[in-house]
Amino acid sequence: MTPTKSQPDKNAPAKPAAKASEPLIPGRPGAAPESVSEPTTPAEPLPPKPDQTGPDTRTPTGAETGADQTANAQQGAYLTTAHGAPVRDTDHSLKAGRRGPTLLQDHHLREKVSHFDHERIPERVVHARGAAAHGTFVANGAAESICVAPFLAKGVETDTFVRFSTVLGSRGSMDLARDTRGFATRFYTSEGNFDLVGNNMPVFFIQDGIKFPDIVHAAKWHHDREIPQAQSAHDTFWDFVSLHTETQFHTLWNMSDRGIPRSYRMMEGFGVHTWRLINSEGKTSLVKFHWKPRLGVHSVTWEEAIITNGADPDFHRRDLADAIEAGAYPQWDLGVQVMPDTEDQMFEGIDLLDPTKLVPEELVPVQVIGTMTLNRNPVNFFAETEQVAFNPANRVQGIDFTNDPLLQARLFSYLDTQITRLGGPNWNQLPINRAHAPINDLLRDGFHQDAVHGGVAPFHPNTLDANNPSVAGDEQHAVIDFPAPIAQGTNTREQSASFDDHYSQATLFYRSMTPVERDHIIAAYTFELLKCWEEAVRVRQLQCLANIDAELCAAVALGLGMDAPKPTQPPVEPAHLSPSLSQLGQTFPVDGRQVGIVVGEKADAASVQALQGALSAAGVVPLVVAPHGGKVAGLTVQRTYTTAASVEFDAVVVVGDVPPAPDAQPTLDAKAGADDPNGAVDPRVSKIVGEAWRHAKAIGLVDAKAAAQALNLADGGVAIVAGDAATVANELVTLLGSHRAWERFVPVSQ
Ligand code: HDD
Repeated sequence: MTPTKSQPDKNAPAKPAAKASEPLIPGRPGAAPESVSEPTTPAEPLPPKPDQTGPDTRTPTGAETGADQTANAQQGAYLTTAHGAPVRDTDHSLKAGRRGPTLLQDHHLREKVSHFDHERIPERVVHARGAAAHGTFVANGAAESICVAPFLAKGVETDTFVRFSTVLGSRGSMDLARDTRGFATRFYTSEGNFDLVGNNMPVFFIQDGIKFPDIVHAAKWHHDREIPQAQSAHDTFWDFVSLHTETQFHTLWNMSDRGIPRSYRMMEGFGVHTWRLINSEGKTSLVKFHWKPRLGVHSVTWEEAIITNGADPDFHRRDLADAIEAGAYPQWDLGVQVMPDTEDQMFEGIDLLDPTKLVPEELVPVQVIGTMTLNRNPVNFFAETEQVAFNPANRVQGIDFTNDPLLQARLFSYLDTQITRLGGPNWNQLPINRAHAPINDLLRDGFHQDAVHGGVAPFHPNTLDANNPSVAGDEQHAVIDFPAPIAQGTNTREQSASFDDHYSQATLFYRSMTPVERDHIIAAYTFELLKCWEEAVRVRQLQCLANIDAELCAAVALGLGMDAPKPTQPPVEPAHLSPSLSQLGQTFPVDGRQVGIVVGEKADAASVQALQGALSAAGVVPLVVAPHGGKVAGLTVQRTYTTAASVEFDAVVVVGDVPPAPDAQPTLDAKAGADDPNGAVDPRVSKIVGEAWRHAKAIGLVDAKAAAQALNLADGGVAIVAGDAATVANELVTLLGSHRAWERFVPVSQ
């Protein structure tokens, strides 16, 4: 409890330094102000924590001028004003008498309130909601033959900062919206920042950046009511994508399970565009970047996403931060698909400049060039996660752009948007954006200029400052503008005919899915289109589906109660499927997965402890769920039947009897979830177990015969394991490795 004046904190050390009634300067009597009541008894100020002394990543720029350029946010033990004067009272404004009006001269009041009034900045126009972490990238040297960038040389370690995001929702929206996820990585290389600003899907909606404002206006909320928030299930989105058929492939990714990831830690990342890499001999190759999560690629079910958005809208953000805090550092391998840099920049019929196309991994395998580990949570969300400003134009020696028209527009947009979002042109000086390399630019002045530049000649060339700073060459790792041949022709707003294929890869994707994944896609389209009120929009989108796959179109049409149209162009039968597009069929490490251990009042502590021990040893986080908080049978309770939600667990184990708790106040939801007419199981437990079953999660039963009987689990079934604690823990860990037991259900599509 916080000590108050009436409850002094006896353990608090003596109040330090000057008191209000003491002289300010020894030997000179200070005017004792009218006594004010202290709302709390301040404890002895502690020295600042190491992480309160400001980022240690800032490049000192003021050495020559002697100016102190440190960016420490918190210094000294005492509260001060923004200009450093110690403050005596921050809890009461200065008034003309105890009951009188507040005085305008109370600068501290005005400063405090005024600064607060301006604390918010505009959210990102897209990708407003995100979570981030610091990490390191270690190159394995495999890229040395194709890229001269020093950070890709074997063994070189580079600081990174990654921000994951949803695209459509506002800053306060929920994590489990059906949406594309941003996967933006900054490499603070010793030759400057390289930003790989990608997504968790390898293709994009549109082919030309000039259409970005259109797709975003259509996908975000309706402009009259600003609803719906963070979702694509509405008319304007489907109006746009059904009119612009180039969007159909990305939309299919959104409707697949990739649109609702289990965790940021379990997402792939893609650079989307084709980049040009240049090696030490000046030879070039075209590459696509991939991030492969060591924990595998996993998703939640749609029902789970909906429940999660209510139960824990911060699910992904919490998951990332908790895992890092617990030491379960997520890792990704960075890989490249390498294609020859040919004159037409086509590969096996795929236009490498078209960002709505991928190169199947079966055609060009992904070669791993290094590994990233995220191992540090941000200290301050605003300073780091909110103020980070990525820019695909940030590149280093050996990495160059291609003529992808989407990329070309991005090269303008990211720098431009920060001028509004971060309030001026000097956002590169913010600690999170500052390169970990010496900076000596000729940019000067502007709002929020933080540097005290020396010299008289911020221009080049000059003689007044001995031509400093001088320009760099290859030896100093200067960025290379590769002399790529320029296409002949006239100015035109047309695009290449090879951009006209809008469907073949969508068909490839759908056909490469397993039956259960196809079921999910059908359900997603059906749900979304049922949320469109304009029939013309639904009809047009069904037409697009007919061009992708007849079965998909027919199944969605059935759900909509509409007729399935004939294709306007028959789907192109893929020569080869691409199984790497599917998420299923592999097993992965289980680090940071959560298991709910549901116990009753008379729990067998030994069994629970054995489970906890075995699961923790495997890197899984066990959480005890009990009828009430505090302790049950000597066990510390982490969740109660009321606060636990099935969606936060990857598996659930019931240990012993879980009868209705005497204080149970079943909610309507709990009653609806109950399938136990004899009352052997608390309805809140039956809801948790019932949902786990519906969401294809593993279920364990330890000495839980009555519960198993009551919940219809006694005969076992797919991914239902019964036995002693050791057996159940063992089998659960194996089952968690494959994420879900989709075989529990018979898929509709084949
Ligand atoms: Fe973008 C943010 C990814 C196309 C304009 N974009 C943004 C972020 C990600 C992406 C991950 C969030 C960065 C962060 O966490 O701060 N964007 C992509 C990908 C694209 C793409 C993978 C296509 C391959 N974007 C794209 C186009 C344009 C933009 C074509 C404009 C022509 N994107 C922006 C932006 C944002 C942004 C408006 C908003 C906030 C910001 O930049 O810093 O400039």
